[in-house]
Amino acid sequence: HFLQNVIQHETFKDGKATVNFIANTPSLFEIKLPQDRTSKIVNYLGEVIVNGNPDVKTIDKNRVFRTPKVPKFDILGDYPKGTKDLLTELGPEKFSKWLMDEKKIHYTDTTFRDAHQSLLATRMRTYDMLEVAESFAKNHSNTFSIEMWGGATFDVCLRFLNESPWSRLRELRQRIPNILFQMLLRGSNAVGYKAYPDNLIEKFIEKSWENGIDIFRIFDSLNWVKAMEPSINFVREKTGGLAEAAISYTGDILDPKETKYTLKYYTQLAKDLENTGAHIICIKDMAGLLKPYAASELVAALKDILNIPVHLHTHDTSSVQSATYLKAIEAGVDVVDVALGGMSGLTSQPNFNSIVEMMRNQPREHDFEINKLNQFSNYWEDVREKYYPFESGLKSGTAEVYQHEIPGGQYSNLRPQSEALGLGDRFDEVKKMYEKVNEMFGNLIKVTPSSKVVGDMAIFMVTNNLQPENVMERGESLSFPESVISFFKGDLGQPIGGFPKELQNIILKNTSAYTERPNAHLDPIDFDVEFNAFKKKFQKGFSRSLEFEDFLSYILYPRVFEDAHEKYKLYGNTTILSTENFFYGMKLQEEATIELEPGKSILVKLLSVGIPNEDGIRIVFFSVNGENRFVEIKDKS
Ligand code: 3PY
Ligand code: ZN
Repeated sequence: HFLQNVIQHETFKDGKATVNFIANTPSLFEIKLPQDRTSKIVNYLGEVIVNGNPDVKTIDKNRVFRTPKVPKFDILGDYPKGTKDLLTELGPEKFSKWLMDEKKIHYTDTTFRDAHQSLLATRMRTYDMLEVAESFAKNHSNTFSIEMWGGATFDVCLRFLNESPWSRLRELRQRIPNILFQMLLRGSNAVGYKAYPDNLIEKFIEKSWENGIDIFRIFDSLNWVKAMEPSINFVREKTGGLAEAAISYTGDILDPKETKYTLKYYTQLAKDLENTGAHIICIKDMAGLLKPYAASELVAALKDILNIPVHLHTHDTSSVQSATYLKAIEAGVDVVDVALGGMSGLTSQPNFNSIVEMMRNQPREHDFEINKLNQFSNYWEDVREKYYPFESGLKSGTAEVYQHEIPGGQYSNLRPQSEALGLGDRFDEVKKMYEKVNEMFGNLIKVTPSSKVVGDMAIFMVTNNLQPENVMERGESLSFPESVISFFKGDLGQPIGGFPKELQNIILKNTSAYTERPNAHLDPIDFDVEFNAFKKKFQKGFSRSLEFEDFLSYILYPRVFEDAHEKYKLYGNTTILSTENFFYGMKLQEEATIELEPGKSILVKLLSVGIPNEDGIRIVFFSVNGENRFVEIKDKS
């Protein structure tokens, strides 16, 4: 900071500094922490250049990135009308009827949420979405909905990307005013991994709607209707949006040995959800287990008994899920979830572009301009390259999924989680153990957070070289993962058929379990009191006014929010950085144009990185709009 003060001093800049300059200028010794946006962003870049982004574990220094090209669109033209306009015009009930009567197959694009959650451990930054948002909205306004929020994105935005999930929602809404926005809501667990008080779920839904969500895809990780009911009601009472209730699919309805997750089980579940007030039913095939012929049966049966539309979601982990879509479309499904080509396939959704072509010239065709759609696919293919450290490593479809049943959204996270614990070479064992744990736990519906419980237990057992029989024999002396204990206590609700009693006793030791809805145990939040306490704690030294939405982020993820808040104070808004700069810093002599706000950019060039002094401090020199600047960064290596 001293050197910075010298360089920026007028006398020094004018070349008038004499030998007494330092002695006569005490202000040079005043150390100021960076306050302005430019200093903060340069500080961030310096940190990543010296120490790397802590979220990026391996860097391939030779990798060259292509520049993604945004498909052309009419910048000055109006947005063509889309489903969002239709929902505003019709309201949820009539909208749902309209969809039922549509002959064309409709498409939900998951590129902004599930696709990257399932391929890139949810790391896609808002920056890359905003770049193409308006173009997509203007070119493909006939898309049914865009899934762009919820699931793991909320946590990851705050934890790893230094982003506010609320800003992502607002900024995208601004650029895409015409297509329905869809989120994935984990029912009583909101966008977290545990139960929250009902009045928090209510507020969260209300605020999500106000900020731009239209379709709430609500599920419960154990398919417990009682746990989904409050969320369905809140959507109906507090928003003008659509409550889409999900039946999470596991097993195989066509397996003659299946006694638990049968066709009858799913149709009854769907009917119960319709009776609870759902506007749409979703078949949520989170692991991609719904085989084509099973889809024919399930969709036909649901279309037969329901008076609301059916939306199908799957993951292409096995590589046969486009056949599942074909069968489902023939059986009358109303909407299918797809991802743009470059972000599709494997643990993600089937390929939007190819499914559109599969339906070309067929009675249920929905006309999408394929050349344009392909340009979006190319955009994402180029963007995806920049996220290479987060790829799951799966190279081809795998029939293993029918055994381990790992959800697509978990797969891309389980591998790095295993690697971080030194189990990189034992990932095969982790997958096999996941299957065994599922059996031990009584064959569960596995979707967040129940899938995390199974994953945590599998990792615990592989790490400690335990087999199921060891757990049954020596369980009393084992310290089980927190999530596993909590699950057996009933914190995520009650699994179908109940808990396996012997194992439950071993895991809970002397604590008792409950059987009511977990949220019923939680005290409501006093929003006035707690929001004020929140502002008192976090507003000081923060450059923008804290909002109620920030408070919701805090209540859902207190520690994660605190860390994100500290980072924001230090680095400011890093969402304005390109993805290369955010993850990999800058190369020597590289220049980056950074838009601080619309119409106000700075040109930053990396000039040099010094060697560490005796305290391990390196000086990183930049030129910012032609002026020299430097930051002092402690080298942590
Ligand atoms: C999530 O809850 O994040 C999921 O994607 C579940 O499938
Ligand atoms: Zn999914």
